[in-house]
Order: sequence, then structure tokens, then C-alpha cells
Amino acid sequence: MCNRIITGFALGLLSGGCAAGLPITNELSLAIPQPGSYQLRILAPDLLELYLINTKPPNPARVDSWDFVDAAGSPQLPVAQDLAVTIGAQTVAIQSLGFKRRVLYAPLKQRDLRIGNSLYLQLAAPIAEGQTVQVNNLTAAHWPTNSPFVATMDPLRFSPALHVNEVGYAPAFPKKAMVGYYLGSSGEMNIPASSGFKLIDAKTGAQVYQGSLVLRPDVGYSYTPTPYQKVYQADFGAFTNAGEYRLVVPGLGASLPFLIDDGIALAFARTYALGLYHQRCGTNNALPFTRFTHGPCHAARAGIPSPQTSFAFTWNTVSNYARQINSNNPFQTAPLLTNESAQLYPFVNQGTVEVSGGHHDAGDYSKYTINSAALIHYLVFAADAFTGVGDLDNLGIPESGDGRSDLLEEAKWEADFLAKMRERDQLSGEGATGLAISDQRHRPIWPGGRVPKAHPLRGRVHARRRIGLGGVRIIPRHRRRFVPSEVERLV
Ligand SMILES: [Ca+2]
Ligand SMILES: [Zn+2]
Repeated sequence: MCNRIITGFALGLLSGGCAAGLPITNELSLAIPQPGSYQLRILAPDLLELYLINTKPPNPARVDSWDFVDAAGSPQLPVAQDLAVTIGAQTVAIQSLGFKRRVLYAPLKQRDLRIGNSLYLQLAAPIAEGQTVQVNNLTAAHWPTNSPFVATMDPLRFSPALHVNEVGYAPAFPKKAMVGYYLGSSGEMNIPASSGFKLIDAKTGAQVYQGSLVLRPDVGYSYTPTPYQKVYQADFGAFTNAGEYRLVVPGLGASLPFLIDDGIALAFARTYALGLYHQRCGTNNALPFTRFTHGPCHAARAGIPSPQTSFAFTWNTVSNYARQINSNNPFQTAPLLTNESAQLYPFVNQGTVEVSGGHHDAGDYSKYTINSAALIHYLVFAADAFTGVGDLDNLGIPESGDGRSDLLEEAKWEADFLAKMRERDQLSGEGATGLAISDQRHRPIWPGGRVPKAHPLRGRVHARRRIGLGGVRIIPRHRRRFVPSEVERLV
């Protein structure tokens, strides 16, 4: 879309349709500003940030404007005499300049590099409330003389130095915000902390809370200058009234609006649930749960790599892994798994096995039974341990609204897969478990070991002995919270 009004500020080197001269406003937008977009921010009454989006063609080209950093990484800033700052009708001296630039957007598929540039001006005199400040470039070297950077001192202007949790805060939980800003070659911003902070109602502007700012220098860095040494913390955990608010630090301005609301915790829970849904195997990902849709995966059966003579590549790969010494691991006394006959637990199942289900470990679509057991544990543990969590049936997954626990249904999706991975164990009848299923053709199924007796999976998930006849029962520790018929319905 290119339907915004283009104003006069068009840098000579910036080109192309709507790519030049768009003033950035503080209205919330998901759009990333185009090259040429610009804004003047009043960080503090005597500190300005001139912000400009530019771009750079592929190497060896340099940035198309504001080329303020030389090949050695040193700033080459405009001289103060080339810039003119006026507050109202009054000219104000520039005491010092600083510069910072960061990649804002860099898609791989199609080059569209956008760089955020910040030029900082420390002023000799402050801007008063309601006054308008203007920065001109007298030589037109950096922007046209008829298109100054302009801003008005509004006590509730947005401040990029105020970092609140934009997802929001749960009323009964800790609530903290951070105050600090990096000025590039000028170092960290001095925060006017003595007046503390306040919370205001986002709609009425009425003050609802106030508190002190506490210095919270970060630790653990081994280089200089040590970063995050002028960061302050605003703790408003004692304020528990639900509503929409902004954080204000006198002199700096206001944060973006944020919610204090019990629904915030569910926003996190639903995000996690949707993340797990995207990792589900053996089913599709479909609307309306996601727009990242695909059909069922891992539908084909996987081959057991036996006899070894029929799977030379697989066993060569397994053997190479086995011979890699990892000095971070404890010394291993078991024989190296270099061939089929060296297996401590030889394959019992032969031929091909069904391996769909469960959740992928990551974007490579592999699956590992160790992680599989861990996921079941985490989900069932959460249903057991956290009040009300096991009752949630509104996490936005396909099983939501069916009257059963969403967490336990997600756990069962994994447990049914884990049950499929069991070997028929003729000695104990309890079964052994393969270690991994991979999309990599050279290791369709990994020779595996047994679920140890002390494993947390035991006692939590009971796989039926006769694989293929019903899957898994999940039995929460606090059975009282789930009537027996409810548990059975999960089977
Ligand atoms: Ca459900
Ligand atoms: Zn899959």
C-alpha cells in the first residue's frame, strides 16, 4: 500500500514510490517504516533524537544517506555549526552530538534492507512544556533545508526510554518496568530519576499510582564500557487495580499503554498452546487455529534398520556418531554402537513401524522420545500443580470446548506417540523405547534404550501393554480433580 500522503522531506538519494519522506507518527502501527521515514523525538527537555530510516545497496555500496560511520567503525558526525536548533523563536546551542544505527528489517527472500538511524543532540537549554523545537540542516547535506525535523514538547509524548510489558501484567503478579536508553556514541542516557515515576489512566490521564525509580545496573559483562549501568526499575507490584495505564517519568514522557488484567496470563497460556499445536505431528495444521497451514505429516511408516547389510548408509552414520568423543560427557563404559550386533538392546520389532503423532522437536521436524517424555511430564505436572490449569478448555486448540482438559489432551497427543515407539519386549513385557524419529533419510529410526525404572514417566503415564489397542491413559496425580469416567474418556 502506498496511499499515505508524502510530504516534502525527500532525501536526494532515496528513491522509489512511497519510499521517501514519510513522517513517522506515534500512532501504533504494525508496518515497518519505509526508507526516508523520519521523526524528531524529545527524549528529555535538553536531549533530541533525530530518527531516520535509510537503506544500503549490496556491498561495496555505502548507506544512501547519513553515512556517519567510517570503515573503522568510528563516528564521523555532522559539525554542530551545520545544524540549527530553535525552540520557539530562540536559537539554542548544541553541546554535543551522538549517533547510533541498527538494522530494522532485513528479509532474506527479497532485499529490502531498512536501517534505523538516530542522531542525538545535547542542547544547551531545555525545551519547556508546550514549546515547539525545530532542527534545520543549514548546508542541506543531510536533509533539505525546507524540511526541518519538528516536535512539540508534550508531557505525555511517547518515550522510547520507558520499557513496559506491552502484553500486560496480571494483577496479583510482580509488575516492573525498566527505564533506560542507549545513545550510541554518546553512551547511556542520564535518566532524571529523582522525581520517580507515576502510573496514569490511559484514557483519562488521571494519576493512579506513584513510586520511586531504583537504579538497577546489569551485571555479568566482561567488556567495557559495561552496558546497562544507567537503567532504573519502576516497581508497581503493589498496584493491583485492573485497567489500562501508561507509565510516566517526568521529563521523559509516557510509555505505550498497557493492561493490568487477569486475562493477561491466559494470553501467555494460549500462545504456548498454539506453539505446541504448530509442532503437532501426524495431523494437519489448519484454519482457524493457524494461517500457517499444512497437511498431515510423517504418514509413511519408518523402516527398522535391520539387517545391517540392507542399511549400510544408516549404520555407517550411526557408527560415525558413536565414535565421536564428546569431552563434555562423562566417561562411557558401554560398548560403542558401531554395528547392529553391538546393540545392548537389539531390535525386537522388524520391518516397518508407524511413527506419526506426538510433537516435532523443532523446525527440522525430528522427534525424540526423551523430549517426548519430558513434554508429557511438563504438561501433566502443570495440570497437577497449578490451580485451575488442568481445567482449562479454552486454549484455542482443536480440542478446546469439548469439556475436557486441553493440557491433558495435548499431553495425550504426545503419550500416544510415545506408546507407539515401544518395542515388544519378550523378557519383561514392559517394553523398550526407541530414541528418535527423524526426517533425515539416513536414520529413519534410531536404535534405542529402555525407559529406566526411575524415569519420571513411570507412574505418570501408563502405556497399555498391548500396543495398538488403545493408546495411553493419563492419570493426574490429584485424581480427586478428575472423576474416573473423565479419565477413561481420554483413552
Ligand atoms: Ca479440551
Ligand atoms: Zn510429523
